[in-house]
Amino acid sequence: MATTNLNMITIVIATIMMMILAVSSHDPRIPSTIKVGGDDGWTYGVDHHAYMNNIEMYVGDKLLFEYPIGQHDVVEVDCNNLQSCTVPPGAVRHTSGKDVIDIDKEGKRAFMCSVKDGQHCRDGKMKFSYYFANNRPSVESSLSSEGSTGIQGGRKLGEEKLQGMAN
Ligand SMILES: [Cu+2]
Repeated sequence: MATTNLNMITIVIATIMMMILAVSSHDPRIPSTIKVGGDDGWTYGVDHHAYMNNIEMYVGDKLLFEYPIGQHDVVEVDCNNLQSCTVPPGAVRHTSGKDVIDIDKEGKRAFMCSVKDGQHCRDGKMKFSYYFANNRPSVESSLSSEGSTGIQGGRKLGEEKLQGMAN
């Protein structure tokens, strides 16, 4: 019992630290390129879903998948295929080792590695889905509302993000 509680606390602290790291590494108000997996890149064994969903992204951002050519690939799939780590016929494989995906419209998108018939996706956690919303917080509005309403704005954002993750 005590061990379980300690593990829980460790997980919570680690999650908070990851969130702080993710938030401090980029300003979500400014369109930017997010490297999937952070410093590790698009690699086997990183919990890509957890990592990406700790990052605030919007329409207008870009995803960068970086990996050694030939070791992995990037395939955009729907949520059913993501679940089963299967690639439907006709799906586009990105294989450059530095694949950039434009987030050009609002909606949920899902990406996986198809290497070894989906084994990297199934066992290596090389998969994630993310809901890209179109309501990027503007620089002007957060500057002009600095002070008492600044904190409120930030809290509201967090709530919206959690709702998106629940879908
Ligand atoms: Cu892979």
